Amino acid sequence: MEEKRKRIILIGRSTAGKTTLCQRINQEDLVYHKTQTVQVVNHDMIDTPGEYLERRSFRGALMVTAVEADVVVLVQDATEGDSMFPPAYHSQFAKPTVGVVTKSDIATPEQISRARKYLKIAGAREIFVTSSVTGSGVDEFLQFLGYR
Ligand SMILES: Nc1nc2c(ncn2[C@@H]2O[C@H](COP(=O)(O)OP(=O)(O)OP(=O)(O)O)[C@@H](O)[C@H]2O)c(=O)[nH]1
Ligand SMILES: [Mg+2]
Repeated sequence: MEEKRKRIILIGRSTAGKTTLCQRINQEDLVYHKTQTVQVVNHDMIDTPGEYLERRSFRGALMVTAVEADVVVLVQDATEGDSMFPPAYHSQFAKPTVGVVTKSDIATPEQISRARKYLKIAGAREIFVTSSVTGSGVDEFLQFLGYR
């Protein structure tokens, strides 16, 4: 029996790389466009605007939107010096929560381990280190989700 593809919601600050990761997963050209509203991509990926995390008043909307997902994916840019995710952020969702570190192609090993640490503190139970530019780490993530 084929395993069901998990429906994911991508959460992370603006420019974290959520939309680019969706494009990579769908083998599309990587084209930058700012996400303005919640977008359902290919039926099973919910791409959110960074503002939903950044602005306190939008966080409720994020919780409601996450109800539609099987897995919460916290997206952390390795090159960012800090994180928007509060400690134990996963507890807001009552869903399996994993982390994706993005932009590993332009990050130092120290930046990558710092990003992993942020995601771990936020409650990610598994962490995938990826680059949407090179594709590094993306297959492992897709296997975990049952997409491959
Ligand atoms: N080098 C590199 N750049 C990346 C990678 N992923 C994303 N980017 C770049 O980061 C910028 C922002 O990426 P987006 O995917 O649009 O970010 P987002 O999280 O969707 O941002 P919002 O829609 O504003 O919430 C773009 O210029 C991307 O090309 C990556 O893996 N490596
Ligand atoms: Mg986007």
